[in-house]
This record gives sequence, structure tokens and C-alpha cells, in this order.
Amino acid sequence: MKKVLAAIATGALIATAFVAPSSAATKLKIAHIPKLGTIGYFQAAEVGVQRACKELKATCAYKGPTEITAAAQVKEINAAVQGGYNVLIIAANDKDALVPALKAAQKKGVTVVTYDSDVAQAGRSVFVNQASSEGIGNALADSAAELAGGEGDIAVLSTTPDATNQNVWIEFMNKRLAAKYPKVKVVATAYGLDKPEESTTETQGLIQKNPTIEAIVAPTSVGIVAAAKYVSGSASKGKVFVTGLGLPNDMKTYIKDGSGAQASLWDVENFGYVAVQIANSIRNNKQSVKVGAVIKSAKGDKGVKSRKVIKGAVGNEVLLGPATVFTKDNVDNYNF
Ligand code: RAM
Repeated sequence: MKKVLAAIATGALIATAFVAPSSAATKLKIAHIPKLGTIGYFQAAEVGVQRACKELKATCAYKGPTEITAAAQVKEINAAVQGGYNVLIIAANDKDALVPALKAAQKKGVTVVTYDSDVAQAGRSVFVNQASSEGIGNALADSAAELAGGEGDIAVLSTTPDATNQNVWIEFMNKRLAAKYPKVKVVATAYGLDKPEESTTETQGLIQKNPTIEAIVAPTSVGIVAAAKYVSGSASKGKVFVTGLGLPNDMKTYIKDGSGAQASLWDVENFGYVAVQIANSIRNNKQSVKVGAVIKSAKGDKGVKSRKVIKGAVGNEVLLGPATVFTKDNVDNYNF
């Protein structure tokens, strides 16, 4: 898993100089629309959004929907446009359902950048992907296969059935499992809606209904901690292993307590920062986002110095940078 994650994204990262802000910059009024307001992961991204906003002297607001649905996001999109926001930074709950509202926003001159979870290309300028989708899917497969001992039944605990990012990752994971671990079978998929209680109930259901499972793959920061916590406090500890994507602060207990949990993630704070800076480059520096273009990083970027626009699973995208695999030995070095 480590090797795969280390390889994620490196192909598209290039070292060049930092970009200088344009003098004729328009004042940015930025609405950050996450999948659901209460998710800690998006609140961590919001810290980076605010850091970029401060640098750019922009007005920024966190417009977190109270439901994890496309409809709730459409309401936020329309309200933001009405409220005079000229940039939307959005992590989508659905690939297609937001596109009409986003197209209408773009027609009115609003710059739309998706991050974390994409919409179809017509709805946005560019997608800032956390890491290569294929790399994430492969890493999930490798980790699950390792935890299952190379063969056996596993299950998936996802977010919502329509989440663009989870669906792309799961598709790549399944491809990798079929090609590399034909004896590892995904026997069930459940949806915890990125909510702690639902994710706990779904984990319990997965284990009860599928007593043969040896691993649960949770590519969700909320689902993974709910699953790991449930397993750690149940008779399944040491029999069912949890892996996926999670915040180090949430996961350190279960990585270290003998539950055998595995987790990885990217720098979420910098993710929010980069999404805003890219929106600013598009709006104020006439930055091209065509495949092949190179976007120079702003000076507060904690990752790479520039990013190349590549063709992703949905459309043109740039990669934030590599993910980190958290282990017993390194997890205490991270605080998010
Ligand atoms: C949850 C969200 C988000 C995903 C992370 C890993 O917070 O579903 O989209 O990227 O998990």
C-alpha cells in the first residue's frame, strides 16, 4: 500500500516558480460548498480555504448543506449566486445533478472549481483531485487484500450511492481486485451517508449479515472511524479489519490498539487552500485549465510548486499531491 500511495500523483507534479498575483484582480467572493457541513474532513479543508482567502483578501463563506444530497447543494449554489458570490468551490454529492445549476452560475460569470468529488466537465472549470483516482482505488484494493490474507470475503462501507469520488475509487478498486486478487470477493456494499450513527449501524449490519467478511473498506473519513470504533469494541476485533481513508486524529486509536486498522489521507487543509488558489488563478490570472496546461502554485502551498492539468476519470483535473499512509510509527506526527 505504501508503495502504491507513494506513486500516486507523482507523474503530474512539476517543479517551477511561484506565481505572482495579477494587478487587475477582481475581488473574490467565495462560497465553499462541501458535501455536508458537519463532516470534520470538510471543516479541515475550510481552514485552508480561509488561509487562502486571507492571502487573497477575499470574502469567503462555508455554505455547508444540512443534508448530504444533490438537492441541498443545488439550493446552496443558487443562494450563493443570488448572494453575489463569484467563485464556488464545491465537493459534489452527484456527478450530474448539480450541472444545470452550475451551468447557470457559470453563465452569470461565476467561476466554479470542484474539489474532492467532481461533477461532469460542463459544470466546472477544473477538478482538483486529492490524488490519482486509480492510485487510491489500487491502494484500497491492496490494503484490503493484505488484511484479508490474500483471499476471502470483504465488504465496502461507502458514503452515499451517488458520490462521484467514492464511486470512481470503488470502480478502480474492483478492477484491481479482479486483476490481482481474484480470490478476494466483495460480498456487500453499504452506505453510511458520511454520518457517524448511520455508518455504525451499517457496519454492524455488514458484519451480522456477512459473517465471513475479513475486511471492511471504508473510503470515507466518517465511515472509517465509525467502522473501526465498532470493530474495536466488538467480538470482531482481530477478525474483521478496517481500511480506507481517514483523518489521523480519528484513526490513531484504532491503528495502535491491536484492531489492525489501516488508513491513509492527503493534506486536507492544503486541499482547501489549493482549490481557492486555483480558482483565483483562473479568474484573475487567465489560467488555462486545458489538459496539458501547467498551474503554478501560490506561495502558501504546502505541496508542490506547480500542477499539470491531466485527463481524469470525469474530465480535466489537477492532483493535489500524494497521500500519506498512517502507521503506528508515524500517525502521532500528524494533527488533523
Ligand atoms: C469523506 C467525504 C470525502 C472523502 C473523504 C475521504 O469526508 O466523503 O468526499 O474524500 O471522506
